[in-house]
Amino acid sequence: MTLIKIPPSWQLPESQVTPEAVFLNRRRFLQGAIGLAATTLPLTACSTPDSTTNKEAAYQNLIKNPNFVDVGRPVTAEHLTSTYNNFYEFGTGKSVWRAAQALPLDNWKIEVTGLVSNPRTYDLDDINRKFPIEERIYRFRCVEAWAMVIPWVGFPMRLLVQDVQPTSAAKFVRFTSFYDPKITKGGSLLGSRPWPYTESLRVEEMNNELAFFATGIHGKPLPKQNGAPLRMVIPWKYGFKGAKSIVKIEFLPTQPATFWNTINANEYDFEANVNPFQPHPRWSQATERIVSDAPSLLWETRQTLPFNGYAEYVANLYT
Ligand SMILES: Nc1nc2c(c(=O)[nH]1)N[C@H]1C(S)=C(S)[C@@H](COP(=O)(O)O)O[C@H]1N2
Ligand SMILES: [Mo]
Repeated sequence: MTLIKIPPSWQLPESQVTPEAVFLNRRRFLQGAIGLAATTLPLTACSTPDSTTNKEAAYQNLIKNPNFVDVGRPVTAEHLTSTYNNFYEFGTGKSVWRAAQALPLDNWKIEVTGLVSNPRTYDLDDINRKFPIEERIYRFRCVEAWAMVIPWVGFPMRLLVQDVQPTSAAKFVRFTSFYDPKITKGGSLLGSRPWPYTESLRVEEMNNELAFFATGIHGKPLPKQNGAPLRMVIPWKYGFKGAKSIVKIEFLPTQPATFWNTINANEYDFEANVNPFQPHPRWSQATERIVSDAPSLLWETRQTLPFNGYAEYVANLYT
């Protein structure tokens, strides 16, 4: 039994010096003490740590992927990422976070089907056990021209692709969000829409290094309004391509219909790569506004970058 050294807060990188970090370090110390006591128990009393413990340990020793620690802009504050959202199942405004608390996470299942050798239905324990989590700081760009910088926690999509083994006939993947009109009551506010929310990628896009499933944000599990328990993060595409609260993933031979593309293909093209030179029919995409505490009219304006700054990773997918 080795005692875990608890670094004093002045040794932590600045980004970790938060009230939560203080809380987590105290917990780590307590668990160390409990671990010590457990060594005095007979061996039969020891069980393998359950996945909840695994998950807590993973967050306490969160691996920060060194390739994605700096995007040349400050990380957006947690009180902004958690209160300025799009989640139309729960309402049309940006303040849907309160209504989104109705999302039921208990007994969540993610069904992976279609053209795969190894179809699977994962529960959250399976996800936590199978896919080691890491932190990646990505730029985030909504088609509405607002932008953030978000410290996601999760795992690369290609790990799941490897687990289910698509057949050579699989060309597209459809992702479906949770929908139950008794719960996702905001859905009907938009009038008749092609619910549930779906999005799609080509299999090669899903296998790109950047394509990510987020299960956390700001060093903690995802809040419901950000798409708990698992959402897509495709940083080189507009935000609407990142479906939240995924319940189903299907590997398909042809391009499926998707939510926004069905509503208006002219405004929401299937590919939806961030592109400063391709204006939205109703506004320019040449610049973007950085979400901040200031009134939105005063938000800082920056140039939009092709592929949202990720051309070196993804441009080869579109030649
Ligand atoms: N299921 C679902 N997923 C969704 C949406 C939605 O309304 N429903 N909105 C999309 C849009 S337009 C954006 S910009 C992002 C917003 O993610 P955030 O609220 O975590 O910033 O989620 C995307 N995923
Ligand atoms: Mo968006």
